[in-house]
Amino acid sequence: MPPPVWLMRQAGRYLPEYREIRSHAGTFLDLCYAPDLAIEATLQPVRRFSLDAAIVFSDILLVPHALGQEVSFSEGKGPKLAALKQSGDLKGLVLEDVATKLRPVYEAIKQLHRELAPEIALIGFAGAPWTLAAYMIEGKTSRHFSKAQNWAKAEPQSFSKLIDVLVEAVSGHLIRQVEAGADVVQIFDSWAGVLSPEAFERWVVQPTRAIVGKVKEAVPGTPVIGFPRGVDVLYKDYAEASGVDGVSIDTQVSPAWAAAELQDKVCVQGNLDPEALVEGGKRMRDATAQILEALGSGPFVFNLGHGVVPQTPPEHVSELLETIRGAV
Ligand code: 1CP
Repeated sequence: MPPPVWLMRQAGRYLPEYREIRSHAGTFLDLCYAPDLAIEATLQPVRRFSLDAAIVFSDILLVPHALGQEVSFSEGKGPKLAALKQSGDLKGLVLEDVATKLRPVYEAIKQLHRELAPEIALIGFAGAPWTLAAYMIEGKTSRHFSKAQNWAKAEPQSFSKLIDVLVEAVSGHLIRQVEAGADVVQIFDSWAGVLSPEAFERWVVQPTRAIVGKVKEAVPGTPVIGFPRGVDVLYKDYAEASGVDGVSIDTQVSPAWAAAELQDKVCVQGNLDPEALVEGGKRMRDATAQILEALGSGPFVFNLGHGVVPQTPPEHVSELLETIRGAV
């Protein structure tokens, strides 16, 4: 049996039909908050390719936005936030508003749950507290997120308060997505890899464990996938200690290592290089075969090691699916 397959960022700019709705939607946030458009963006890749899962079209930065932080997305430059500069700024974050502000996401999920064929899994998601805190303090993307790292080091007590607020906001958001009809949730910790092992344990593993506990208490049996991108051998600690059921591995993890060290603890998801999908052909087929060879006999979901990039030719996604399903 071929493994189930979906792709991180399977919706988005590489699809002409996405660029079409994006051009009429107003801002990127307008698109995320309009259930009809978010539903359409979610379904576009599922209609075009025979994927095994749909991931609701949204963004991790909706949670900081719903907490009351100013967030905007500018063309080509990525996100911009009104950066938190000192502990006093945390007072501006209002947990009580999050559920109401994010209602359009739950509305989209409810309708997607009704519309999707039952064999297609519907995935909800959120950013992990560390990655959200990193954007909230830095105010934009960054290589090392040093402002956030420095805050965590210099003032662990106030940083911990921010993480606690985010644990509450993120677990509530995930629980409401499952209640609305999501079958699985994924927690994106895209910047986990910049932290030291000690900081990783405190700001990634512990908060994730708290979130997983809350989700499973509220909706028992919900599968949770974690993606602590870039953490190398610490993936093993994460698989052992965070409580997640599945771990998404990035392109730097060798599939053979993941099979030996992770697959007896969790379902592994990954990890084709998005650049191999851009190139297609032999490079893509060989890399896919290698991943299937190493991971295909254990609990496994085929995915990329990071999101689909805008330069990806859509035909290569079809070719990838044929390769995966023809190989087994
Ligand atoms: O211009 C556009 O149309 C906006 C581009 C875009 C898209 C398509 C952004 C801005 N977000 C999204 C959608 C999105 N973001 C999804 C949709 C569902 C799908 O996968 O199809 C998901 C799951 C995300 C998650 C997300 N947003 C992450 C985690 C995954 C990752 O890429 O590491 C992160 C870090 C973000 C922040 C963000 N939002 C958008 C951009 C360009 C970024 C990254 C900024 C950076 O480089 O730091």
